[in-house]
Amino acid sequence: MERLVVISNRTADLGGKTLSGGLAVGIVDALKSSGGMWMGWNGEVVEKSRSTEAQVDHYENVSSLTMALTKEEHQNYYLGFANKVLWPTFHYRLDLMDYRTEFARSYARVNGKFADIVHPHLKNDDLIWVHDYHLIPLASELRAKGSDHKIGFFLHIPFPPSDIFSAIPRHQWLRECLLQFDLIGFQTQNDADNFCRYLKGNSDVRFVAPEKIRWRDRTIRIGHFPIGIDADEFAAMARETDEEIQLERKRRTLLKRFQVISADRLDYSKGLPQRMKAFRKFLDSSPEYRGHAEYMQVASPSREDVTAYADIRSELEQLSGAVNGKYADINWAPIQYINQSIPRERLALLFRCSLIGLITPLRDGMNLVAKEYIAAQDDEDPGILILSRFAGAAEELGDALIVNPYDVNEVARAIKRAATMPMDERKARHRSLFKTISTNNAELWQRQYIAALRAVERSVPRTPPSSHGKWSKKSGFGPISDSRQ
Ligand code: GDG
Repeated sequence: MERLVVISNRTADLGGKTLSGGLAVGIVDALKSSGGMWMGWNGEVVEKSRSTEAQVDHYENVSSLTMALTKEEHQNYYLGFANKVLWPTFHYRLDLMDYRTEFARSYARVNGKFADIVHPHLKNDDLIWVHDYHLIPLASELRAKGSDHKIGFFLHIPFPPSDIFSAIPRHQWLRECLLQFDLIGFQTQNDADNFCRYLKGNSDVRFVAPEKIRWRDRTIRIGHFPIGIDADEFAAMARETDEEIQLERKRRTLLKRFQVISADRLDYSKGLPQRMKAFRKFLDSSPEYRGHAEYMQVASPSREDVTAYADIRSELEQLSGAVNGKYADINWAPIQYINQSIPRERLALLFRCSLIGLITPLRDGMNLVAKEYIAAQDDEDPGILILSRFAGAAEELGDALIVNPYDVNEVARAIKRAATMPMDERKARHRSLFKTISTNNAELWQRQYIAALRAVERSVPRTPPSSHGKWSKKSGFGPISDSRQ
């Protein structure tokens, strides 16, 4: 069996006792079953001189290959091109895009550095699986070194409609980089369709099947592979704390109270201010719930060096303060806003004892929190998921209460509907949702992706794409092959 090589911006701590998150668990399972290597940034930011030192660590049949970024790389590649250009535009926020040539150059150079570091460690038959928007040019950089490996790409975040993607300066270069992969995987059918429509209107690729294209001498497969969680593990973690939950339930029953919960990285794509406004609307329009409904927002800090993130933080502080100021009394506050990360076990407990999971991103590749909330429920007394139609998860989780996160009235009505939902309906919805998340779990996701990658034709050796290497280390952007923009 071919060895698996996973390359992502960050790697998980393979040496740590527990891995957090379905993504890390899914990938580590895949690595263990075929043996393999995980390569990425170790999270350190250093002076230039140490920037190409890479460290190899072995854990049974899996190894990790990690390196640091320099200050310049962190600033321009990571915070710059990845998080001020690609993240906002891929989340449909052209208004927040801050494109600068030095960001793009650094992005290309860092992808070249990833290729320089990983290439000497590759074996002839390795399957290479590249993750996410930080590493779009990586296949191109590896091809330029003569790699004819099967190389797959998986995008964890949405792929925007054609007009938005084509507004990124040098989108043509990004497109040509993507076309150096053999398999391009998205979270949802909608993302894959957006990409195909973009290609049809902006390139000379030939579609030989709905999700199979020919470009130059290459065949490329496009597909969607919705990421899942380890539902059984999360459910077990939530059950472990049952005693504490029973106590909490009793307290709430006595006080006739229920909790609405949300947990997100503090990110403008997650729709936190709109959600707080919807909860305020719910209290405005349903006075009978004042004193009874409590909304807890866990917002773990994220990318604080980017201005847009600091802005949203202060907006939330103001909003939660205003709602509490208006409605709180001596023994009840409507909003508990927690601006820090809390342990995963605690999160599972909070999900289990909350009647409503309010997950309303403005745009999300998938949203694992929605799946974790379902996994954590007690099937004898399950809570209700209110889910944004713009989360990738909505494609699979139609039995949630699906809402438009921009419509505060609609979200407020959904909160009221959930608060009054009969137990039979709660149970029926939960049964169906749990079945979906436990079937389409993290293991299925990685198995299906890897099977699709195995099935692609191995790339024929060819001249490296013109957009690579020399330019990425020195000057600028490679030529674009067709005249269409
Ligand atoms: C990207 C895409 C896609 C959250 N707060 C705490 C905490 N979390 C954990 C959750 C969950 C994870 O972080 C967040 O995952 P999401 O999927 O919701 O969102 P992103 O981080 O934006 O992830 C997304 C994902 O990639 C996978 O492909 O679904 O669309 O944007 O696991 O539980 N964990 C702990 N404390 C917290 O306070 N311990």
